Amino acid sequence: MIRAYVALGSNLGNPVQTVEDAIDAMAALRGSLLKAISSLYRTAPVGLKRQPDFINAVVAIDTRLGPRDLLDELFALEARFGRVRDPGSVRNAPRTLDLDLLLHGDAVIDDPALTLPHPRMHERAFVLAPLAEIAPNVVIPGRGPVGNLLATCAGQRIHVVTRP
Ligand code: PH2
Ligand code: MG
Ligand code: MG
Repeated sequence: MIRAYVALGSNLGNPVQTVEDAIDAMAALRGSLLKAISSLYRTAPVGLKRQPDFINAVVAIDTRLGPRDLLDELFALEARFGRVRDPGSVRNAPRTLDLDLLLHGDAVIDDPALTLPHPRMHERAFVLAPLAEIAPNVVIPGRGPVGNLLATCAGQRIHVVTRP
């Protein structure tokens, strides 16, 4: 089994309910065991600013799936939660559910379909804070320890809304 981390985000509909339901669904992911769940955080939108706050969280899973198979499962879950991937849609637009594969063991992949570690995770408090909560010693390949990276994200507005 390989330890992987997945970020969850939602800012449409009822985001707290969506993220909680998505975490339940992650517990049923094939070939995988859910090992840890962060608090839920309310976070200011990064990128496109004029959109609702997000609810974000991170989960740890142990999985027998390779990175691409796991990514396919995450896309299928997003679709089940009503996300439509429109090729013409704005990047960073509001979404019912976004599941991002952050880390898959110590895999480093630079491929048009999948980049690991997630290419922007090291500069986003909404990813690093929940990740540090469940994996305080994790080191992001090529970037460094999660705690050091989080310290560089001061000023990004996030706060805990629900503890696991
Ligand atoms: N996701 C994005 C872009 N901006 N901002 C916050 N706060 N949370 C997100 O999950 C998020 C974002 C692209 O996926
Ligand atoms: Mg994302
Ligand atoms: Mg995504």
